[in-house]
Amino acid sequence: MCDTCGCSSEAGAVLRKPGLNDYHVHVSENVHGESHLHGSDHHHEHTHEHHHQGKSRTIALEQDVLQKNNLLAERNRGYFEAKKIFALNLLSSPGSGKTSLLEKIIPSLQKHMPVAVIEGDQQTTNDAERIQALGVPVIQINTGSGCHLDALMVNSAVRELELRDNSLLCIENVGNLVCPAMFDLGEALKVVIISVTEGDDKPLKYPNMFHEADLCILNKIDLLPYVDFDVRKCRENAMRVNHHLEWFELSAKTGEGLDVWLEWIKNKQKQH
Ligand SMILES: Nc1nc2c(ncn2[C@@H]2O[C@H](COP(=O)(O)OP(=O)(O)OP(=O)(O)O)[C@@H](O)[C@H]2O)c(=O)[nH]1
Ligand SMILES: [Mg+2]
Repeated sequence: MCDTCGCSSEAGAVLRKPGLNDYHVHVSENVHGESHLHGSDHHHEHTHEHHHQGKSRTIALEQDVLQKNNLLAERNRGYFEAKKIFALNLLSSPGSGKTSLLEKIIPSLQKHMPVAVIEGDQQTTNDAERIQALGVPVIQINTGSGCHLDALMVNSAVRELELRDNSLLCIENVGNLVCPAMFDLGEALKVVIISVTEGDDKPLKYPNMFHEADLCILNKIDLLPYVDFDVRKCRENAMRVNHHLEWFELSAKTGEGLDVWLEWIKNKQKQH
């Protein structure tokens, strides 16, 4: 877990529905098990004892946070399995095309299964508004300073969404190739998306993400003539990190390759 970006020391995520006032707030636990925001200057007005014993203490706290998250993720997973909900966790750096891809696939998928979406961003309901325009249930989670979704946030959002049995739940994580890889949300599968403008070395630079993922989508292949991006090398790099990784190349803009992904989702949902 990143201990410098603030993701583990923020407090508060806001659930929002486009067009409505914020109606539900919950506070994330931080590594101290507290539920309030710590200042970055490390002065605390409260009086509890702090332990500053270096790396071993940090690792212990990280394990604690992740263990709590994993327990809640298993509860989410149990709920999804009981209702036969197929949940996908979509992960990428900012702007790789997560929402664009959802906009493309949801109209086709809706003909086969009920679809709902959880959107994760630090601020704005922009993505939720784009999804709402498709007529599917959607909740926006704003994480504030947090750079990932966690199982508690998803649990809260799921309660508001009233998901239908046998449905597909797409969870668009906060754009970030680092911390979201560590937080199990209870999903069935993780899909990492990279685009051809990001560089073909990304799987090597951010191996945890590619190691955790079940499928890698290379998006924006319509831009390949204009960028220096070696598709074969990128795929090889991804496979070096995770040789079980499935791999699709497509363009949300032109629709090229989307059929293959749609079939993958339908098949995985049936098998689930
Ligand atoms: N040329 C091209 N542009 C694309 C493609 N997919 C997405 N874009 C563009 O890339 C930009 C970012 O797309 P989004 O779908 O918002 O990306 P995102 O991953 O949801 O972004 P965040 O939620 O901010 O992390 C937009 O300007 C899209 O129009 C594609 O396949 N080809
Ligand atoms: Mg988005």
